[in-house]
Amino acid sequence: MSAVANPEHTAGHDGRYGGALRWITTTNHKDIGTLYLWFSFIMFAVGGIAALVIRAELFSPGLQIVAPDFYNQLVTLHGLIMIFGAIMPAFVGFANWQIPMMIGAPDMAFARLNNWSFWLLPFATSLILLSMLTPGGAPQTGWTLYAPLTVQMGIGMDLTIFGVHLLGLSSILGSINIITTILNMRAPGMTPMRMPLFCWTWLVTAYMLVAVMPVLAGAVTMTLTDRHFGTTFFNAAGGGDPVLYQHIFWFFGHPEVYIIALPAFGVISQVIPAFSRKPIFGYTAMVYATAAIAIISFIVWAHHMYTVGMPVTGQLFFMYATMLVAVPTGVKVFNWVATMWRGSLSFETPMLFACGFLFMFVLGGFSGLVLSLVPVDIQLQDTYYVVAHFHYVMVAGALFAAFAGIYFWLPKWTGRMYDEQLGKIHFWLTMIFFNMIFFVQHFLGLAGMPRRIPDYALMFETWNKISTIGAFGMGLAQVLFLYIVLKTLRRGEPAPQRPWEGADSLEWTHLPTPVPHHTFQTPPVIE
Ligand code: HEM
Ligand SMILES: [Cu+2]
Repeated sequence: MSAVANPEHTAGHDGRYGGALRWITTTNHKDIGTLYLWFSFIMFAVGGIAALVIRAELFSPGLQIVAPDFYNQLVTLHGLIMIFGAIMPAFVGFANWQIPMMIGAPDMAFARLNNWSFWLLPFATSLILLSMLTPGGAPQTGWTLYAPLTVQMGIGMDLTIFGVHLLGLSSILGSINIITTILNMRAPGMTPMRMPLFCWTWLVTAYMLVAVMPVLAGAVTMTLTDRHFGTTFFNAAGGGDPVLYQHIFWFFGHPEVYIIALPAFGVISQVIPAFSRKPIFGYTAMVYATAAIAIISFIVWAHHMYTVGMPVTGQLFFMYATMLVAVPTGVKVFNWVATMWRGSLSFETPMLFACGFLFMFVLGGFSGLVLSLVPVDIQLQDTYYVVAHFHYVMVAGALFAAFAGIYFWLPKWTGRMYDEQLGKIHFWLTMIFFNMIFFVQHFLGLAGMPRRIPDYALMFETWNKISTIGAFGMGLAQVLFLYIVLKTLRRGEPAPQRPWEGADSLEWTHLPTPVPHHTFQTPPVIE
């Protein structure tokens, strides 16, 4: 069977199967990237609907749109789905599309494993969502799945545990694939220090995933045996300790934050130079900063646990270690700004999202520094200040970077241009409504409103109303995003090979649009 002989096949897929079977059986990195991205979009919608119900309930005190038990389930599901179903798969989708193109490879190293890594995901998230239908419903524990609450939950907890196992498996297999591809399949001359920064951030991220996903699997497995097999890892009555769970969880959980943030940094490091028409400032420093962030992220986990009663020396260690992360992160922000400095800037949609990222992510970083201070955190822990902080990092950080990357590479991926006018409108709506939702939550937190509650005191009403209206606006803005993508697919102008004149990685300089089926049939030679 010759895929090459038929030009139609080189443009699309290998033509062995059409329709649904193509997507189920595909081993092509571009198809799998597309699957990850659409899956991620669907999960954003699911997690987003959960968020809207939560925000509707919080519109004013005394409302009873959903029962408090169900409210707690929604908070758990929103967190789990957004982290594991939406934002992580989005960046794995980017990795699948971009890494082979950027290093000059024909595909990922383990093509069949790649298919399996993706197809685990729908089963994993289904298990978690189906827990809603069990007696007792989904876990009411929050996404952190803390003991001893987890031991008291119904059978939905077990479905969630198995779902988390599958998610971890998917991440580990995907990471092994990414590491092997980057280490072994670079084109001649593509030395490590010539790789685009996006590949560097994913290489480091993949190592982190291999390191911490088994830790999360261990934590939930211990929960499972505590629930059913008579162990007492987290039960003080049997000599165990619930705080042990928190240590294990956050040993996974904090690096997880950078597992989400580093690929976002990678995307931004491609977009900013392209629209500044200058090479990235301080490439080498960026590589080392990425590695430094990853290493430090393993020694800060107990900043999530200042209030469990740890010794002052412990608090001080984790406080200073946390503040240390700001140094390599500051290096990155400095280099992005220096790249823009005296560049020939233009502000198409990808660049707008990159600039939005830069401003908002720095704000999230600053509120993080505020929270790193032990005495402040003791006041603010479990308040809406924390909710504001991590949404600045996850939404204005990671999600904005994902939007920047989608608009940036959409011409390459689809062979068509998106509607620039509509893209800009999408950016501004998202930016305005995002801040409307989350900026005011800093005030709520400072005034003492606790998180994970379905009702609150009257004094918090005004800011909550504003936040809820913002949430519905943000949701509507994403309907516009869906429209923009569909319009691009159906009616977009044909895209040139290199629509952004400042973009200089291999996918723009060495590959036609649309990209051939086997990306690089013969490896390019990089001088
Ligand atoms: C922009 C739309 C979003 C809105 C309106 C929204 C809203 C909310 C609300 C109301 C909560 C409950 C806070 C609490 O009671 O503690 C929450 C929690 C959370 N959100 Fe979001 N969120 C959004 C997007 C995201 C995204 C994109 C992510 C991750 C990538 C995310 C991750 C989380 C996590 C991890 C929690 C904590 C859940 C828990 O307490 O266990 N959110 N969000
Ligand atoms: Cu942390």
